[in-house]
Amino acid sequence: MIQDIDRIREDFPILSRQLYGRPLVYLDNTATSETPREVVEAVVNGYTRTKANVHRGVHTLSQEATELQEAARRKVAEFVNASSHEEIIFTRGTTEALNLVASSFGGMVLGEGDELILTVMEHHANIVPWQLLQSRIGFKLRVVPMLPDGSLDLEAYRSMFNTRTRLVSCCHASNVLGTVNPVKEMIAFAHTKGVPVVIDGAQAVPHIKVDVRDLDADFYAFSAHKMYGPTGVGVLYGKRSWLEKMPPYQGGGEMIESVSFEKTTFAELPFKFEAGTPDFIGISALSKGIEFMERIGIDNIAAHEHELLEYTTGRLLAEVPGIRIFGQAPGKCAIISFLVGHEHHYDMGMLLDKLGIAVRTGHHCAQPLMQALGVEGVVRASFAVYNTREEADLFIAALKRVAAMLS
Ligand code: C6P
Repeated sequence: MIQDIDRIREDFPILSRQLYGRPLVYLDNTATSETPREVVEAVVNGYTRTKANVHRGVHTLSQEATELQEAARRKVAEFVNASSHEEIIFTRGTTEALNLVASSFGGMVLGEGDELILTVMEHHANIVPWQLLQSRIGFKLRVVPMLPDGSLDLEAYRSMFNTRTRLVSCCHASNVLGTVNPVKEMIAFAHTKGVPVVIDGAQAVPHIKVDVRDLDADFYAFSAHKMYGPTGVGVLYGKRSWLEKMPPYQGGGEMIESVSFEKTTFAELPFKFEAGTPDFIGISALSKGIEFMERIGIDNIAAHEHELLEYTTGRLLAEVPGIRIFGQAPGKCAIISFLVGHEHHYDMGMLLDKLGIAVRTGHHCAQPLMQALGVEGVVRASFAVYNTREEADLFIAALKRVAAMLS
């Protein structure tokens, strides 16, 4: 368990901000986590000491910047237990990682009349890239429904496979329900049918130990800014055997071996998929975010967040009349999406903000899930390692006050 939460909080200068004369209670961690000092310092060092373009210069600064970026790649590979750092592609975020897979891999394995399985709880980042491809190719989307507690209907999932199934793409954890999908079993089942699986890990990597080899995931995508890292950086893990066969996603500098007007050949992995100058300073700072998580221990982070989830959920259900919590699957992540009576999610979010509580409201980029839940939007409170029980108390007290004001 986490011993000294005050020490952890001191690492996050933003947490000592006051809003409207009250202490900030930041419960929008699912949208983005806050950033510890060591990550911010890595960014500052990048700009003040080592800024030079990577893989492009013989001079010292360029070599230092390159080494920082490639050390980050090795760090990420080790963090998710990839076989090789060459299976780690840096992107701008989960969104770009999923667009890369859809465009390059999807374009390779999906044909007209084929089928792709998604789930009802996908973020738009794992729906729209496939639809863009669908409009060019004409395959079918099959959507796995959920059970009343917000778990995935695994029987329905298994029954969706047929001779036209070519691919599954599924979130590891839902950004609305908090549901953690049994992706290891889902992948194992898909593989018995010869079907590869893409995992959107944006909401899992900050909270769960992820081992891509143990999961046997074909692709696994996540974002640095949700895991105490900088903005603008994401990761796509892909099995080497697939990455080698896939065509490049974007063309430009660094992804080539040789270029002429007659013929261009492409660079080796991972550079084939990294066209243009990457956010090398952000990438090197991601290393520090991972070190922060490793120092505390992912199991300790998960246990702490789970304790806050149980405590807050119990009190909300007992003390807030008319509250409905969306997603109660066993083992869910520390995300509480809710509505109170007929109050509008937006009004609740605005009033909570005036009391210093930062939560997200709306459809959370999961409109198909909102339709399945029969709502337009929800209020969402989500926890990270630096949140405390006192903050949960402040949130509950504020919500009771807001609910009373609105009714
Ligand atoms: N969800 C949320 O408030 P990017 O924006 O590329 O870093 O991540 C996209 C993304 C993909 N998949 C899942 C499951 C996600 O939760 C997100 C981002 C944020 O829920 C912002 S919409």
